[in-house]
Amino acid sequence: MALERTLSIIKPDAVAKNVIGEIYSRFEKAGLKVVASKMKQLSKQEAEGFYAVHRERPFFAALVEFMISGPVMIQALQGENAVLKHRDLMGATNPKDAAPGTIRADFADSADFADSIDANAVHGSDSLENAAIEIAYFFPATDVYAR
Ligand code: RTP
Ligand code: MG
Repeated sequence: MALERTLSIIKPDAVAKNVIGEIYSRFEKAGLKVVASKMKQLSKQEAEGFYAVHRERPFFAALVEFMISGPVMIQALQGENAVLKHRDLMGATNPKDAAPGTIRADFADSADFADSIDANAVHGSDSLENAAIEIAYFFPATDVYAR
């Protein structure tokens, strides 16, 4: 077991649904601690930079538009095997494929947003390496708290 940190984003659809607290509760019940947190309206540049790895993908423009459609809630989570644990809590990328009881199955709005799977409630880093990059993208080291 390894103590890890991962980056989580509650996307505009879930923020609009007023389920920030319910999602935080799932993190806490799973043993993940919030060690940094902020609400933010991303600029187009910030969203494009964050998703730069997807720049050539057909869904990139729609994803960026969705991510700037309202404020997001951004947090760093810390815990044992945080990267994988958080991905398990999130469920599959397409909410239609997400297992019952996962955040995406329970809170995603995807079907309502331009027929895409962009509005899938949450983002989570997919590796420890990307987690470090993504946390640093949004939080200076002094804003992340060892708890
Ligand atoms: P995320 O990065 O948001 O945690 O999601 P993920 O790893 O499960 O999915 P990823 O492949 O990294 O894709 C990033 C986000 O782009 C949107 N997407 N749309 N229309 C499509 O085929 C498609 N594929 C991905 C989703 O919002 C996904 O979360
Ligand atoms: Mg991803």
